[in-house]
Amino acid sequence: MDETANPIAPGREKLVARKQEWARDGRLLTGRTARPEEERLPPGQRLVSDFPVLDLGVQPDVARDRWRLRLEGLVSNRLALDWEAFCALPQAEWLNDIHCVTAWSRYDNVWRGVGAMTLLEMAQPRREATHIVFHSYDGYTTNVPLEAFARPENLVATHWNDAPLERVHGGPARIVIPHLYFWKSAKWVTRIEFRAEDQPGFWEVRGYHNNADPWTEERYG
Ligand SMILES: Nc1nc2c(c(=O)[nH]1)N[C@H]1C(S)=C(S)[C@@H](COP(=O)(O)O)O[C@H]1N2
Ligand SMILES: [Mo]
Repeated sequence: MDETANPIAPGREKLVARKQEWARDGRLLTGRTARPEEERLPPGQRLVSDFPVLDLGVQPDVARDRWRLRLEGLVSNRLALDWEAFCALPQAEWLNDIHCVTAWSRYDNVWRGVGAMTLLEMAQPRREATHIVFHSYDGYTTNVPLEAFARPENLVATHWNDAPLERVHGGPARIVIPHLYFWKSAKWVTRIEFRAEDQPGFWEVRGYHNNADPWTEERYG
């Protein structure tokens, strides 16, 4: 399994097509906005207590000794961290809520891993770097502006609720960007690419919003 793989498992094309239809039809939109200081649940979301698994049916099994995290592109120091080097970095832990564009939200997730700011300090993005694309072992991609990643609560997470992150949720390691819809939080991440222009990812080219702010319901673009 590598990042050039097709992330859509055989038989899942229909599911992808249905989500694209939802995007075209503007399904789930309430037209309401809310403020995180005033409400805990963003507009149109419902609270769940389980932890749904969402992906395109390809769940790569990445052995720790083969795993790498690369930070590449417009950075002064390219990084290619193996598991040992990654785990030796300062650890961060954050508690937050997650919001999926398919309308479920889950409160109080404890994430542990390496903070985005730690990785950015090591890689030193160049001045021209304005955007990031995350590349995953299943072939999935998603994009954010650099400033959306450069926030203290963002992580490359290896643990969820005090246990190693399960493979179905993106283990060995996934991105966590809690202030955006969860499709921006790439599971099985292997490469963080720094760019001078934006480049829409898997769902962004299929009708999802480029920004993904749950509080203003940026579900579809
Ligand atoms: N590599 C990869 N990351 C991914 C996805 C995917 O298909 N592949 N799906 C995204 C979507 S749409 C959501 S809602 C969350 C789901 O994460 P979970 O399965 O841990 O709930 O992962 C996101 N990250
Ligand atoms: Mo999602």
